[in-house]
Amino acid sequence: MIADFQDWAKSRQANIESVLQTFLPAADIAPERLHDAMRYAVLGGGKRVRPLLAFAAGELTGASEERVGIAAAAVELIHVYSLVHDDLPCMDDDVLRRGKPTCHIQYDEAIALLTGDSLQSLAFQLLAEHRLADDAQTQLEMIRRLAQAAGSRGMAGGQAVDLDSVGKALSLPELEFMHIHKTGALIRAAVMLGAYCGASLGESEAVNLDHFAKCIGLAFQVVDDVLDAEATTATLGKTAGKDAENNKPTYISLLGARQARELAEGLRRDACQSLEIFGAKAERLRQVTDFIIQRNF
Ligand code: GRG
Repeated sequence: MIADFQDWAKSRQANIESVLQTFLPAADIAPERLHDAMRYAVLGGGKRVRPLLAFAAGELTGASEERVGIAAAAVELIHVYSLVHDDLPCMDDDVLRRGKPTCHIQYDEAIALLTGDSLQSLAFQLLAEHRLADDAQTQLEMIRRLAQAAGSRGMAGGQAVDLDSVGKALSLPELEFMHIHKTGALIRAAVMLGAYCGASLGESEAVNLDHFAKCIGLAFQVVDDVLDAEATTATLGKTAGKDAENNKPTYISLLGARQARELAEGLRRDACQSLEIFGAKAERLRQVTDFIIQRNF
């Protein structure tokens, strides 16, 4: 029987926190200030949506929680690196993240830059150091997928488009391109890495799971745009209303809130259709999907 989603999510969030605690260098090891900043940025915050997706995808393929925990930690480290760099004055220039001062405010800009760099390296170290898949080829594919998702054809590329789009009127396909790369690519990688930790998927199963992940990655960003416009700074733990303030094109500025929510719901339906092939094994992924669409933070 599928246990209550809240209990499941809490237990996986505790699991990922403990894996991250274990693999982040201790703050009393030199260079202490950098290690302290890495732990400050990563530990004790965030919804851990990407790890939850990895765990749910791991359940689909019967993966061990231990393997998925390490793969999910690698994805979360890349995510936190992106947040730390995104908050820097040369990018989004923000002072609040996960309800506390951003890394460069708490430490300084140079340390924040090095924190992001070091988190990214640590992510790939984890993937290379631990046995996570049944065969070496699959494990290499995990490393390749995460590298691609983080790089110029993924998150960093999407961020470049984002920075370039300020004050411009993007078309819907251009906005979708930006978000599929900036936010969607890493979410897509989280799902696939979790699944790769277990039994291998058939060809059409892999295609369906990847399509699910693509839809849910975009849906996550559509909801993020809605929340940026409608939620408060206190609820989000980051500065609300930044998109409008920075004159950034979003699903709200292009479609308005009602149509943006409809778009998210359409993506949810599309995502869930792709899961039909898996039957009950995908129940946890459906639950995480609902959480992503219905969240208010
Ligand atoms: C600097 C290479 C580089 C990339 C930055 C993803 C990104 C690109 C920047 C993050 C800034 C941002 C607000 C992006 C929009 C969507 C998003 C990724 C929100 C934050 O993710 P959550 O809601 O955060 O999962 P928590 O704190 O819950 O982990």
